[in-house]
Amino acid sequence: MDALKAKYLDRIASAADEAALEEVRLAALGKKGEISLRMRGLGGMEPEARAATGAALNALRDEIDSALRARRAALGDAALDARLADEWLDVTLPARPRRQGTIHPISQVRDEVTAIFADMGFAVAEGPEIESDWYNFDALNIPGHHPARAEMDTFYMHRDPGDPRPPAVLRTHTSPVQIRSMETQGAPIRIICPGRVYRADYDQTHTPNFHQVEGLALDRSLTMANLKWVLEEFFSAYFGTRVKTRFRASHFPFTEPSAEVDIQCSFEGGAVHVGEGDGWLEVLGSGMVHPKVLRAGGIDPHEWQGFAFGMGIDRIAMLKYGIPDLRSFFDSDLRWLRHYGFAALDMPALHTGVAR
Ligand code: 2NM
Repeated sequence: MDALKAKYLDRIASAADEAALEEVRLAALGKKGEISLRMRGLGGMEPEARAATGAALNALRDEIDSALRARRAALGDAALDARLADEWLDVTLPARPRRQGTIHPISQVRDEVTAIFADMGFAVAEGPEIESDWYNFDALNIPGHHPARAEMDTFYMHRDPGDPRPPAVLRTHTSPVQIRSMETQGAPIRIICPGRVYRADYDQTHTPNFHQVEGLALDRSLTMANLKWVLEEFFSAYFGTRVKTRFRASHFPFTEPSAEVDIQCSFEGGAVHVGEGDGWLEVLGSGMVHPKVLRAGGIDPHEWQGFAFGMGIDRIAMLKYGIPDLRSFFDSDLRWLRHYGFAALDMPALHTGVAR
């Protein structure tokens, strides 16, 4: 018994891991283990010897069992200590850098323009990008035969063969939003309509999708003088410097009279500087809203009159931020976006168009 005890306690003490310990347990206490076999041998013994040997074997079995448990617990503790020493994590390390996205210059400029006009009492109006030909053309005094329809390079939506309705269009300007606003709000009204517009045209200076802001102000006695003040005020705030404007007589179907508007600039060393020099740059179309257009919007032209204007957001973004290529706006090139994009908190301010 003593030799058996010494042998197994020794093997338990030197078992290096749980698997070795399990081997020792099987060798001693398993079904075919040495202690188990001896216990089975008790049956053939004399009653007295059986009682003494049985008790001794039971005691030995219990002792080996508790030695196994103690060793198993010690091995578990040691394994945990080893993992704790090995697998550590410094939670005070700074986080891995994650690049933030940027605000696209078109979004930034749209927000700058909105802030400036909001300060002059203009609300933002929005409308659908897929329009009926009524809102996009007829209501704006551009009838079916009018050359402006052909000139607009319109994208037409599909109609099933035999469907008599004229096809819907991708809006070629945001003016239909202004017709819709006249219908729902009536006069007086002061709104700007920023948004995407579509024309089937693609070259150095044209993309099939671009962005416009149009403005509309109607009241009882508004004139071209109010238009000129609003626009000079706008350009001066937007470019952060006093900007002169030049009105040139022009023609649009939806305004009468109509004017194209240039802003003062210099062209020096290939760079355009707005608000200085004696050069002029065309940036905007405008005029007094045509009586027919007012009527199409459900407004009585004998009671109300006012001005409207339209300009390209992409165009004035290029001018202010020195972006040379219009098409780059639509490339989604990450390097370009990181270079020309704005931080999310670079909020437009009124005096310079952008906070510094
Ligand atoms: C321009 C030029 C001139 C314009 C007219 C209207 C409406 F719907 F009120 F009649 N909205 N925008 C307009 C006038 C747009 O863009 C070059």
